[in-house]
Amino acid sequence: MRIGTTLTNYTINKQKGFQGASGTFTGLLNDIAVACKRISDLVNKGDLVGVLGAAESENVQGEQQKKLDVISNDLMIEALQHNGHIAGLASEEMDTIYHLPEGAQRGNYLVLCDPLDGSSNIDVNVSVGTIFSILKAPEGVEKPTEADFLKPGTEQVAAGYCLYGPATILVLTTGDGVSMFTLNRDFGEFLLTREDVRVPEETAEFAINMSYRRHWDAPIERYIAECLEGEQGVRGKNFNMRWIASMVAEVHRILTRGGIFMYPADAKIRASGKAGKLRLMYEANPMAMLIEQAGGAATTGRQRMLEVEPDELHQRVPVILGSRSEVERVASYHDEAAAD
Ligand code: P6P
Repeated sequence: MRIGTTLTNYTINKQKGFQGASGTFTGLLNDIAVACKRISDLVNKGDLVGVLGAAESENVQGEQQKKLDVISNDLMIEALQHNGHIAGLASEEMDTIYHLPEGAQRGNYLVLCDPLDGSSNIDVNVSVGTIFSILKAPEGVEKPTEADFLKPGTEQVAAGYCLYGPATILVLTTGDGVSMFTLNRDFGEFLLTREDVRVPEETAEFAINMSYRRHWDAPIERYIAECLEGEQGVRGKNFNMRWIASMVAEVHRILTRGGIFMYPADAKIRASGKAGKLRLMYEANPMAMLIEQAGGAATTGRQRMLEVEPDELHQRVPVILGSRSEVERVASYHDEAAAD
């Protein structure tokens, strides 16, 4: 029986289309897949192997780390640092960029990641995921600087996530569409299960944390109020709401059946001196690349996400992404409010 297309065969076949490809990129994706398989195994075992609960530490964001946050970060480092495919690594869980050990072979790529996004869900057995973004490294640099990582999302050569849900699914774009690979645990391979994924242009499903409603800016309040009016209101149709509090799961739902995900800036966030909750470099940008590659849209409300010029590694942004017509509507409400 044919086992189907493995992630490795898929990337080797893709690589044939790239003149002078060295195989480093295929090797890098394999390293990321190994890390994701190891994280998936621990997520699935949970209390059986004592990995749930809080770590004794905080991350650079001042947030309490979960044990699996720290373990997942270590597994990403372990999978990436020895094989000569990257020149450096950045992570939500590390204050500064990670330099490879002295003497380790450097590669052509930089990786930015959120090793375990949504980890507040891990103790209640709700889906979590790993998010990754891949940039080209500057030629011949032993120790890349933070500035080498601070590129707009348009410069990503690839982006993806691995969702640890009922199935473990790795979702990837290398710039010509979105493909999905489901982990076959019988023999530990990610097998191609969907290609040319498209976000439905229209949707009747929104995702936002309603508990922050009293803090919202007018454009967000207007958009959600219209959705809540249902078919009696200006939208002329009823909407459904979802909020999983795990961005990877929300984005996967949107890639699968459409929808709009919003984590906007609001008065409470601004009062804390931040521009948003979610991070640009290793959450918003990789997800924006995936969504755009699948025909959707991603914006801060005022700017195309992938064109935001980064200022610092852990900077935060407002995030509105999903079905193109809905995202464009929300962006137009921001434009109208700015013109008032
Ligand atoms: P809230 C998880 O912590 C995360 O970064 C995203 O995955 C998720 O969409 C969001 O925060 C949930 O935030 O404020 O609803 O807990």
